Amino acid sequence: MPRIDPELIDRENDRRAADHHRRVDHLAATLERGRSDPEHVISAIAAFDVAIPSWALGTGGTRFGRFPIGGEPRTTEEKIDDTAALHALTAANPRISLHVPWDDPDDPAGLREHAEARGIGFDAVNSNTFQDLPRSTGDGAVSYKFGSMAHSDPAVREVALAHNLEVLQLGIALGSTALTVWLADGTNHPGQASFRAQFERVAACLAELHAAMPDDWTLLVEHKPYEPAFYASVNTDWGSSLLLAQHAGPRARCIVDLGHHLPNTNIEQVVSRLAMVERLGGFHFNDSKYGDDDLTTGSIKPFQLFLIMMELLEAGGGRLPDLAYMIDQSHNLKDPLEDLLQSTEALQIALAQALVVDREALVDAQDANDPALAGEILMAGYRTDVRPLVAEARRRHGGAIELVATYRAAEYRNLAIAERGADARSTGL
Ligand code: PSV
Ligand code: MN
Repeated sequence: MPRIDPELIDRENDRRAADHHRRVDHLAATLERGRSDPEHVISAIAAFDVAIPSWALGTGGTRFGRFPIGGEPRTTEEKIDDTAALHALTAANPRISLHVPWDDPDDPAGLREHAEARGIGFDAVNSNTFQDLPRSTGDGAVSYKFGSMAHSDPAVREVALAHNLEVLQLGIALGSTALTVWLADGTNHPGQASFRAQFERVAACLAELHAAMPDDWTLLVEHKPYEPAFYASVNTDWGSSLLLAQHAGPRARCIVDLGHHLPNTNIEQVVSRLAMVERLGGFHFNDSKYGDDDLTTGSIKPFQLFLIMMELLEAGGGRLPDLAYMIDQSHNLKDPLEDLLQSTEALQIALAQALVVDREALVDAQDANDPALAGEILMAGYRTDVRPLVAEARRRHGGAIELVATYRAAEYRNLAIAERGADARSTGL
């Protein structure tokens, strides 16, 4: 099994130690002068973690092509091994999120043992009623071409619900506590179906699912404006998602996938609203230029990511609320593991930038209706190069000061290719 040797991380860290500590000391002294506590930032970064989606460990593609990189995880066990490699480097990826039936373990107890032996747990489990796969369609008894939970035929809705209940049972066996439902349901053509009838069918189905969940479980509903439904998606925006969650029951919450908003949507304001009514469930982090591009988190709109962290800290009274934080990306060009390392670090950086904002001074400036001063205070946080503190938080927990360089030094991809083959393919879209 390819793995990242902790001794290699130590050796790589030692090579960088002198320079790293000089940078940490300089930043710490600067922050203290500005009344921020560097130790508080380090411990808050160390406490943050983000789950890895099992479907993003292999190369992604578009409908125009896919260019596999070699050594991709062939099984869910190998996806767990890759997650353990990421976690060894970042000290921030201790959980994997499975997508069923792309992940379809015969032996959940054995899979759980495999994960536990590598220090990995299970995040939200995801159902799939957007493809006609044998396992989720009752062995081909139904088709989701015209919808799943929104379908006009009750027999299709029943099979879709049964699939979700099966995913729930798998999640229970694995020790997960959340089920994420993203539906492709909608229409491509005006007049194709009734908005209202489709919505009411989905709402009824989600309420049944909610009723079947154990008390400590959360139902996460994920909206998306378009694709594959190009005229109207049933769960199209955060308002629809909130209505569905409210209808489903008290333990239903909304997932905010950063790529699932129409251009220029003020996502940080959406986050604030959902948190205010206690229906913010978590995130699928990624970044985008045009649509649901699934690019590296923080690579296109890092300021937006920082502003989202600001809202989360406000919602949590200075701390990050306990939500389902996950990455959801597609890696067409980069080594998927390198992309996930960069994404995890981008989240750590955005959080640290938000943590160094002088919140009290910001609130005073807001109350005094002084937007110029508020801007100075906000940008002072955003423009702080917090990377030394982020690296220090990782180093103190056994992680790497430099993520991608250490990953490359470990030759992980070559080890994976040697063991799994140059043509090993992962499951997913
Ligand atoms: C849909 O685009 C989505 O964001 C949902 O989270 C899916 O489950 C995931 O991507 C996987 O394709
Ligand atoms: Mn998503």
